[in-house]
Amino acid sequence: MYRISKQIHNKIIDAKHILLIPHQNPDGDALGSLTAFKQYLHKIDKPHTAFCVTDVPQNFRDLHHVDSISSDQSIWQNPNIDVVIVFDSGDLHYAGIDKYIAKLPKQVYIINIDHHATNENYGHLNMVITSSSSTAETLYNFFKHNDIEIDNKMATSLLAGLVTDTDFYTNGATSLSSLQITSKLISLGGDFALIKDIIFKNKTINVLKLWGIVLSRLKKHQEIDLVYTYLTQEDLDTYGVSESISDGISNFLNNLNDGEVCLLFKELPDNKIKGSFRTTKDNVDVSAIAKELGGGGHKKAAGFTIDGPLKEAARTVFELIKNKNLN
Ligand SMILES: [Mn+2]
Repeated sequence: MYRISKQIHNKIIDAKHILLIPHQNPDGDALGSLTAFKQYLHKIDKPHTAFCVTDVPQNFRDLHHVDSISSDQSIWQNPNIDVVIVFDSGDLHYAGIDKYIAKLPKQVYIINIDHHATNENYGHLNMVITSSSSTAETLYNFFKHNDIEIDNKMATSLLAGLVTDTDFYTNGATSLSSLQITSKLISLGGDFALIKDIIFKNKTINVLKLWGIVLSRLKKHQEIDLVYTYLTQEDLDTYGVSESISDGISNFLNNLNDGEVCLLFKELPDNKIKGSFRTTKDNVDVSAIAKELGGGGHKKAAGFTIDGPLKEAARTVFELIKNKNLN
């Protein structure tokens, strides 16, 4: 990783204008990594902008630099853009920028910083460290390798990534290094209390009511030992909450001591169905199933998007698992 860190650093020093990209519907790791990097570019006076194809979840607005992430497509018309850095995204489609890249009049240099095992290494430089708990952990090591000082803002941002992807140090991504880096970041001035408020203490009454509805629908598919539930667009409308709350529900399902795998189906506005797998079982690799369904992720947390309606999608997934076995 040391060599690739140096190569990326050289490229950044030479760049004219850098465009920073989180994956669509960004989580704390994508946003934390991007904003830590943005703070670094800001300090070295490197021209840059940040673009997200979807809106950024409201609760992250308190994290510095999040407000400057634009979803204005005209950003791509800046002729100075010569380097694009993508954070926490296994492929360009998931990042939501494949079409933009294809349409550019000249080629740009793509840097891919990630930790997903299913990453397609789509960049000219790929810093994909699958043993990292988070993209933020990968980035922490990048800063170290290049003797870049991590200030308190960068530390706070990186904490957002570690906290999100370890689900507050409770899931399988929690490791010696993730805990050591967390303690370093706090000693560098990282604001752990702020991150806790942004990521954990952010639920409204309506969000919890919706959780209640989704949890009350839990069912177990005995034959494949899978626990599942679903969330519809109508649910979101009824309670007036955004679809980003489903991440919290998926992670909460990890507390379940029943079944090999849990799966949350979520209806998307375009009649597609998004599925999110979670497992805590050592012998189960949900990223392999997600990959077969055209998605990706990690061994213990992965997702996919397929055609609806819900019943049809569920049947497709259950059949696939039946024929494949989970482990
Ligand atoms: Mn991540």
